[in-house]
Amino acid sequence: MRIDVVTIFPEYLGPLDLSLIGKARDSGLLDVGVHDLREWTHDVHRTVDDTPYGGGPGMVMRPEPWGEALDALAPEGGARLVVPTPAGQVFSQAMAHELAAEPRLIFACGRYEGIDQRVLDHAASRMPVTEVSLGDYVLFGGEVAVLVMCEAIVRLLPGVLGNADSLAEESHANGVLEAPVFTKPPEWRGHPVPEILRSGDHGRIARWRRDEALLRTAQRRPDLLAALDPGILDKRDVAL
Ligand code: 6GU
Repeated sequence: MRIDVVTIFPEYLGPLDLSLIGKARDSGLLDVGVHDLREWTHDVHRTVDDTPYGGGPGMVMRPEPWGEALDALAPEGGARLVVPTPAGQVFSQAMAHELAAEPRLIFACGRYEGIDQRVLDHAASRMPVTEVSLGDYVLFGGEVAVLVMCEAIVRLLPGVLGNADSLAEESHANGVLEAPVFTKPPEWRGHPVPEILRSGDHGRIARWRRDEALLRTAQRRPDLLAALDPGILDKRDVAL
């Protein structure tokens, strides 16, 4: 997969060099380019913003540098443009899977009050455009949202995670939260590990984990439980 990020703060994307994303890049599973939007300005002040038409607070990103950036990065389309914005569709594990299936992603990081709408409208004539929000709160700009989305996407790329089982079992993969986890020592500060996990009875352990997962989901995220396909539940499930 190839990911390009356009931003006025390229240093913000530094963490893409680190850890498992950095390793995916080193092993050739992922190719990343981070670009300074100001490379596509032509005035001495390298201006990227201006006052909003119609008035109002703040500044809006001018379309010209964005248009040139997208022309340079995707001259014939061939990529999906992802625009982080609190006005977008809410990001989810399902969306991470969809985006992980794309050969090329371009992230356009807006700052200030956002990017002139015509940039997105024009880009949409050449490539799919998806506006994505992380949730119901407001960040300064899209950069941190891109880090979040890249981490969710890259770990789904085949070969990035050592153990494919960990993908299938984790929170949100199957619509429920994961059961709590424990490691050694067997007792710590007066808190024992649940006895069943040390029993060696793999059938009972699987049953316990499923019950804990459903109970947790019922307590913490009743919205997820309500959205579950009842077909995946069985008679022995505790939660319902
Ligand atoms: Cl994706 N961008 C910005 N600027 N703010 C946000 C967001 C994204 N998601 C939630 N708040």
